[in-house]
Amino acid sequence: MSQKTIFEKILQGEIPCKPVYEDEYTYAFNDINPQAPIHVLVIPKTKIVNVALSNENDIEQMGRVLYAAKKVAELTGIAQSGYRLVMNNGENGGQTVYYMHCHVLGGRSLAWPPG
Ligand code: IU
Repeated sequence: MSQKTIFEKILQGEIPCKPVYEDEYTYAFNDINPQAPIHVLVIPKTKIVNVALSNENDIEQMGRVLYAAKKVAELTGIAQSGYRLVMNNGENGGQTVYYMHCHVLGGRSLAWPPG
């Protein structure tokens, strides 16, 4: 079995973490190294490595992650001003933790394109 990622340890309570939002399918928490005034990660409670490695069984979970991101934006007060959702995939995408997560970034104007 492959090693647990840090996000699985968070989900399983091995690493203390205060959720920003949680429901039956998803868990959201502040990024340890925030890149914007609001920077929250939303993860599915059932493991998916990334979009590239997802399959049809993951469709509902992935939709739940996006909907939770919307909830996070509302709860953190950035829904009106706008925000960015990011999912890094694989090496060139800059993915460092191989457990699917959606970055919710906001609270300032964000540049485009990303570096
Ligand atoms: P990435 O898309 O895989 O690069 O994002 C991983 C994120 O997980 C990154 O923004 C880290 O700051 C964040 N993170 C965290 O919040 N807590 C941790 O213990 C670790 C990484 I390791």
